[in-house]
Amino acid sequence: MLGRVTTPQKLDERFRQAVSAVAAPETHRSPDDPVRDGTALTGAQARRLFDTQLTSRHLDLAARWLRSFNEGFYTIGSSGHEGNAAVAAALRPDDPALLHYRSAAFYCARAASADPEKGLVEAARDVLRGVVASAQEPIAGGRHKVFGRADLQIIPTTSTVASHLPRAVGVGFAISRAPALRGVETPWPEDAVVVASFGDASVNHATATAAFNAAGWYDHAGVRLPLLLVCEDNGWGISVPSPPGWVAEALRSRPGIRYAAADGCDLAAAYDAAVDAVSYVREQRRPAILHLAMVRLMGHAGSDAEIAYRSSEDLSRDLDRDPLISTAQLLITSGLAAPNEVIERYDDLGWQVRKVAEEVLGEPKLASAAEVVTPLAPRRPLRAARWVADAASRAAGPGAAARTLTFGGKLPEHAGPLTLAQTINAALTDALLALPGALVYGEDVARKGGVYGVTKNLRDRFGPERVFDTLLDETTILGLGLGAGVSGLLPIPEIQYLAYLHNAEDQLRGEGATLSFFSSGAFQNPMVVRVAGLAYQENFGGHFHNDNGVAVLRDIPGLVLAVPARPSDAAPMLRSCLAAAAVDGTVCAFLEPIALYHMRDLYQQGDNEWLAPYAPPGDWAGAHVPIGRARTFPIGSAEDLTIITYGNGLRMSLRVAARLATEGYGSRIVDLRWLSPLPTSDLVREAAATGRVLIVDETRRSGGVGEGILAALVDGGFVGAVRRIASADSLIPLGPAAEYVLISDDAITQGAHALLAR
Ligand SMILES: Cc1ncc(C[n+]2csc(CCOP(=O)(O)OP(=O)(O)O)c2C)c(N)n1
Repeated sequence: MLGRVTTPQKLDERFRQAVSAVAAPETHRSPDDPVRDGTALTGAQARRLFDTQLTSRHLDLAARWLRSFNEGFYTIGSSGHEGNAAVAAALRPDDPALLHYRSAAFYCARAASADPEKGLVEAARDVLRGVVASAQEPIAGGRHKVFGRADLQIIPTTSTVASHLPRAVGVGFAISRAPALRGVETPWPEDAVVVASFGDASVNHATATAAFNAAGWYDHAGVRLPLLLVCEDNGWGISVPSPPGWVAEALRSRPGIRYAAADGCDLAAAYDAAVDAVSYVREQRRPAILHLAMVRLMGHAGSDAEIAYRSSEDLSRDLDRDPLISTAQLLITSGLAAPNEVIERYDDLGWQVRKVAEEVLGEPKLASAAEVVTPLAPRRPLRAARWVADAASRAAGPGAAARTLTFGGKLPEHAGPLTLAQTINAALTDALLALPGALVYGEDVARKGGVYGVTKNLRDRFGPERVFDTLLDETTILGLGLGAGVSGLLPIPEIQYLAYLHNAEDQLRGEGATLSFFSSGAFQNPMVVRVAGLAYQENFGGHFHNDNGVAVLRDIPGLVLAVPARPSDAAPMLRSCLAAAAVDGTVCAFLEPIALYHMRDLYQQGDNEWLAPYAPPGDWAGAHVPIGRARTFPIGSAEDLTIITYGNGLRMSLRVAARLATEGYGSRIVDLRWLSPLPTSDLVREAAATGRVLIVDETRRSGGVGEGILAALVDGGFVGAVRRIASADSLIPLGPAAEYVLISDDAITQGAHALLAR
């Protein structure tokens, strides 16, 4: 009878006892023959995979050992899941993989197949470096314990269960779409299969259901996604059991996705099922789910006292299904190894893993904040500027004829002053011309050309392969971008309204922003997400079409948040975002103020002062603007008051400033343009120039941009007078009542007078 908790010692003892007790061989098979009747797995393969399974087990034991004297920081293990080695064996080493945190044997098997001599020990070293947070860990550099390595095509995943699945769909989409994009290279071969593994409780997650749905939707629509989804089902999500039969039921019923199940504790059965699933996906280019029954040994993590929620009989049943014992039986009963040889191999690999653990525990850790943050937001503005210049010279030189043709003979720079929407449309056209890997997509962007016409004609100009409508799911829209970005494309997705970003926001936060951080920049997801947002749509909307909350975006480390207000800035800012994405892998949110899309006038009706001529890519001076640099509009003497604002606030502030000028006050209006990172040096300098600052912030008083501006002023040593006009801590109501909660020309005027009276 098993004790009340499965400890490493008990697992070890049980393995030794069980292996010693295996009966003599039934047959003596050759290593080249199937390891048992009816399987494609040969004896030699089984022996190799057994090594990876043993290594995976010893990694768990070593992690617990390291933890026991505070040198290890991660004990979520893979014991009981070692059958996932069979999935690695069924795939090719150049198939991209996004792994469950229990897929250590997969990781080891892939490393071993890439380098049969040293791969296994090196994989052990990688994993243990992760466990001890060594700065020499090859992917996250000590920032997290993840499975990832660029040369093994393993894209690191995060702890947020299932959040990698929309990206996996995106990688499948990119593999499928890349051949249609001339001049684009992806890191994956044309016939690659992308694999993503996950646990059984994760099947219920909204992100997982989004991914299953998107894969099925694309299949139904005739788009071929080479995607293999592997559910490693141990029956538990920490302490919550999956109801018997539920996972099979839920996975089997996904339209468009082929389902197969196998015993993941039986290496040969898992291998056969994996080979079958992989060949279906590779040949048919269609998605499949492989559902592997597994067990969870030694609890959810090192600190998990399973006995609080599992009976000892239940724990014992899992131990009886230990996949290591099962593979040992396979090898012994086929005559490929004697019990003592199996135990010797187990001990031999155990010693090798323990030796590596001792070697890595003394390695240096990340030693400063600077080291930690280095991969988060690499900014190389000079390279970005050069990138824009290269694109510009192509547009002006060899690409000039094609450009004229694409614009239907009417170049936007010759079309007279344009609105914000027209400018963004022209800039997107130039982006699609310059970047063969650029994709513009989202809900209603293609056929309709966007709810506000911003993407009008783009599909006609570039075809449905590059400009396309998606299903109605923001998680999928962003996931496609993450997958396309990591595959070498440059996605420009659209989120139809800011309010609808929120239910998918983790794709930017937990996936987008972390990839570079957890891979030390080895993997990046360049992306420019266009988001239509902010308030002041006359006679339209209510909250969901006038959302003014951007705090979630400003809070994501490394993410660039751009808000173009004036048409003259929109094209250069979009080019800066695209350049940062292409050069530094930056995730950019390009927040377009809806109320300004079709705005023509600034001071009075018919003045057309808000319009601007289009700065074409070849116009170097106006081609791009550096990220994090503001723009100042001096009015009158510009000496009495500084107004710091952005978006709709810019237009209101300019109007107020014009009236103040008639009263004899000069002001300088600072358009931040970038809400993250804030242009701190510009705003502090402009504040100091007058000593009086009015912050005009259309986001909410609590958690809004104004708080960041105030903090920047304080941090920058500003000692003058400051007032803040901000929207109320409210959602936006329908109709004229919106005026009560939003800032207005009047409120700005009052704030300015109060400051000027000091
Ligand atoms: C989105 C999210 N919610 C909660 C958690 C906390 N959590 C970590 S693992 C886990 C259980 C996952 O179970 P399952 O998918 O079955 O994988 P298993 O650990 O059993 O292999 C939970 C709830 C998380 N990591 N991510």
